[in-house]
Amino acid sequence: MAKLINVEPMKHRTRRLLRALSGTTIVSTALLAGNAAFAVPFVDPVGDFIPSFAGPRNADLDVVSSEVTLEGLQFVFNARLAGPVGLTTGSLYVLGLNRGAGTARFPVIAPGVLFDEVLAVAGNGVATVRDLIAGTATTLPANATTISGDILTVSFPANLAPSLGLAPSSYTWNLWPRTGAGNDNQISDFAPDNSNVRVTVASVPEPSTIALFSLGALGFLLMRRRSNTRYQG
Ligand SMILES: [Ca+2]
Ligand SMILES: [Ca+2]
Repeated sequence: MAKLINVEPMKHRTRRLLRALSGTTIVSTALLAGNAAFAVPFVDPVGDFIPSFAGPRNADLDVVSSEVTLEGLQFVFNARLAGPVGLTTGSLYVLGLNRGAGTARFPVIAPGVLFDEVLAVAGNGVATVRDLIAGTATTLPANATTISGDILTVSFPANLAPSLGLAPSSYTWNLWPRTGAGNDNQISDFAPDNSNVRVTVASVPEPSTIALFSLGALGFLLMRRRSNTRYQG
C-alpha cells in the first residue's frame, strides 16, 4: 500500500527532474552555441559602387560579402565579389583593420571607416600586410592566398596584427576594392559603406562548458537511480 501512495509523488519528482535536465540541456546547448564559430559574413549590396569611383564598374570590384575570422593564432579573411577576382587590371582588394589606433583615413568618402593596418591583396593573389603605425610591410607567402572564381581567401598570422589597445577578438575591419593605389577615386566600394565590422572568433567549446553539461546529466542519472532504488524498496 505504501508503494502505491509513493507512486504519484515519484512521478512528479521525475517530471521535475526531466524538466530541470531539459533546462540544463537548453542552457548547455546555448553555451556551446555561444562558443562555436558562427560564420555569418557581412553582406554588402550588389552594384553599390560609390559615387566618387572613377574606374570601370566591373563585377570584381563590387563586394558581395566578407568576413574576417580569428582562428587561434591566425586571421582568415574571406570575400566574395560579384565577379571573378582579379578580372580588372590593377585591381587591389584592401582589408583595413582597426586594432585600437584606427583613424579615419578617408575623411571625405568614408569617415566612419577606421583603420591602422591594411592587408592589400593584388588581383594576382600577392598579399601584403602593412602596419600603418609601425611603418612595416610584410609580404605573405603565396600559399596564404586562395582565389577561386569570385571568392578570395587570405590567412595571415595574428602576430602581424599586434594589438594597439583592442583585444584581437575585438578588432574591426572594412574591405574596399580599388583599381590601384594613389587616389581615393580608385576605390569602388566599401563593405560596409561607412563603418567597421567586428571580427568573428572561432573557438571550440570550453572545457568548463562541457563539464557543466556533464555534471547536469550525471546529477540527473544519479538522482533517477536513487529514486528507483527507493521505489523498489
Ligand atoms: Ca557591393
Ligand atoms: Ca558597399
